[in-house]
Formats: sequence, C-alpha cells, structure tokens
Amino acid sequence: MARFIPILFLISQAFGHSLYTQCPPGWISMSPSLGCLLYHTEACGGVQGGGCDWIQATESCQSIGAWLVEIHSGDEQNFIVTMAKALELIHGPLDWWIGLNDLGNEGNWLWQHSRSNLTSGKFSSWGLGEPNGTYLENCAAMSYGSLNYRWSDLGCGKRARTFPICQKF
Ligand SMILES: [Ca+2]
Ligand SMILES: [Ca+2]
Repeated sequence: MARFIPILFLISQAFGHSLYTQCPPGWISMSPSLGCLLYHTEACGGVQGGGCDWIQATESCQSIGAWLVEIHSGDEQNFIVTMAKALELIHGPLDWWIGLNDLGNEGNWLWQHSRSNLTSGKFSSWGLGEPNGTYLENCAAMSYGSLNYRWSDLGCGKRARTFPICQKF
C-alpha cells in the first residue's frame, strides 16, 4: 500500500478531487457518486496465480459490506479506468469484474446491486462488438488491452487475473 499512496494522490490531483477521507483504509474515492472503491486484488487467491469467478467476486465484496461496482456515467468510467491503469504499473494488467450480468434473462443486462436495467438511453461502455457472447457470456468485466477497460461480456466462471472492484458508500 505504501507505494500506492503517491499514485493515488497524483491521480486525485489530476482530476481536481481530494481523496475521500471517509473511506476505510485501502479504499479510494475520486468521485462522490462512486463512493468508496476497493480494487480487490487479495480476493480469490490474490494476483499471484489467483482469480475469481463472478459469483466469488460478488461474495468477496459482500463479505466486506460492499457490492460489485456499478458505473452510471462517463466520468465514473473514466475514474475507474484511470485507477485500473495505475494498478497495471504495480500488478501488471488485470481484468475487473463489475456488477452487471444478464444471467436472469439473456440480453437484459441488470446492475446487480441497484437492480436497474441497462435499457437504451442508460450509460454503457461496451467495447467494440461487445456484448457478443449471447447465452454463453452472461457476466460483465472491464478488460485490459485492446478493449482499454471498456466492458465485455464473459463466461461467468473462474478467470485468471480477474478480480472484483468493490463499492460501498
Ligand atoms: Ca448473455
Ligand atoms: Ca464477449
């Protein structure tokens, strides 16, 4: 964590936000609308060889009084991507589970915590060509590399180097 603080500070300065001091140690906020976020790299065995399935990711957040992050604006997406890119410098590239799935009804994407549907007109940040997995891919993640942390639908099973972003207020 010690190496982490200066990076957080620089990012928060860049966006003109101060760090949200009400967050627990290790959690961050760069936007009041996002509350406190934890990029939970210690879940599911950690970054050294571990990784979560979507349900494990959800449960990892629930066990600390949080839920998988929901992203409702371009500003929120940008904040989260900036932090994910900063973490690449520390951990190498990782994918991140978010709180969005179409497990209940194919093609009907639902934010799990707020139970709000991703209907037309709502903010979304799908990568080019995503979602493309129909009934084989029912859970959403932010993917590094060519998707540049835009969203993709993926199979909900265990994935190496894929971790939750947890959120709470
Ligand atoms: Ca699907
Ligand atoms: Ca996909």
